[in-house]
Amino acid sequence: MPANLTPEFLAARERFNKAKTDEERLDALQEMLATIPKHKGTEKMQADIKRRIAKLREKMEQRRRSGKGGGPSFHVEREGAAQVALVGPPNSGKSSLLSALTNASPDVAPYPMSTFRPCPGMMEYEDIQIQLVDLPPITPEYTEGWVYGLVRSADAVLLCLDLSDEKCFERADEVIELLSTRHILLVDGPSRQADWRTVEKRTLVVGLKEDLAPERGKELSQWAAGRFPHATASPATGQGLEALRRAIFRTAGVVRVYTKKPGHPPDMTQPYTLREGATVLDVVEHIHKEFVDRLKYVRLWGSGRFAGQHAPLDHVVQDGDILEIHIA
Ligand SMILES: Nc1nc2c(ncn2[C@@H]2O[C@H](COP(=O)(O)OP(=O)(O)OP(=O)(O)O)[C@@H](O)[C@H]2O)c(=O)[nH]1
Ligand SMILES: [Mg+2]
Repeated sequence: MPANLTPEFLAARERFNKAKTDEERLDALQEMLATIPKHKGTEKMQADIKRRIAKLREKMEQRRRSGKGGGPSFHVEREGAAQVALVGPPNSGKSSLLSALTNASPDVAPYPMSTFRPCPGMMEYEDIQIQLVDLPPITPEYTEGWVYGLVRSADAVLLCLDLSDEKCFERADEVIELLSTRHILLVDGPSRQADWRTVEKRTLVVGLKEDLAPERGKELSQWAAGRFPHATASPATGQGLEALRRAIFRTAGVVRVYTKKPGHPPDMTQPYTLREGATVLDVVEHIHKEFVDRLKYVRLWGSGRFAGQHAPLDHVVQDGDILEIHIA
């Protein structure tokens, strides 16, 4: 067994071993695949995890088709730089927001519980795309387990509130509480596996339908102060949507890095996208695994202080950094 398995991977494997349902098993396997160190020594394990995921998905799909046990279960393939889950009480405007920010056309209805399956859409932000996933509401009455499964595997969360509902903050607290009983904690910090069963998800609170209750924006600031970053918007009027795109990008925890060839200007057309906290070495590995063994040095422009100097391999890259990779 390779010696360099990370604590995150070990926690996910522990979760897999203790899982009682296929949904939990699938969730843990996906986390294992996401956190396993990617190098030659783990290739067999990676293949094994992928095989198990495929088998499990097939089994779950068959069960769904045959209508037996557990009800429907859904999985949304991750696309783009990050996957962000739209979470909130019924009728808060989640589907309207997806429709306003992406090319998707989910069902929007003037009554609660109109969404009953996930709907992904791609949101453009400058030179990248972020996947938003609209979900059924989270309510104390009933929310199917797979909804929590999707929130758990997303990179970040948008907690959507209806500002025209005077009880919107109570309802938001209820959603936060329901998620926490499922060991999903909404936080103002990087998304991470906190222990073997608890995940923390970076969260942006979005006050929607601002056009109906512009005065409630202040209450939102007070309610969210010290807990979450927040924004307001109206999918119906388009108000606030551009600022919201930027806020969603920040919440998604993505950094873009660009590369240049020695003696050439940087290629600013196609960034590589990595998770926040990624190091220079992670970028090199992301671009080409083989480069790691052949790496001589990396010159960096950006990070607030580099202008082409050699960068330490453990230097954490920032959004917009430019790397010139020198290999043997
Ligand atoms: N005035 C106004 N109405 C809005 C806005 N956004 C959504 N609505 C209305 O609010 C109602 C609910 O919107 P949805 O987008 O279906 O809400 P949802 O959160 O997806 O609802 P569920 O899927 O049932 O949880 C619809 O009648 C929308 O037209 C907005 O910005 N302003
Ligand atoms: Mg909806």
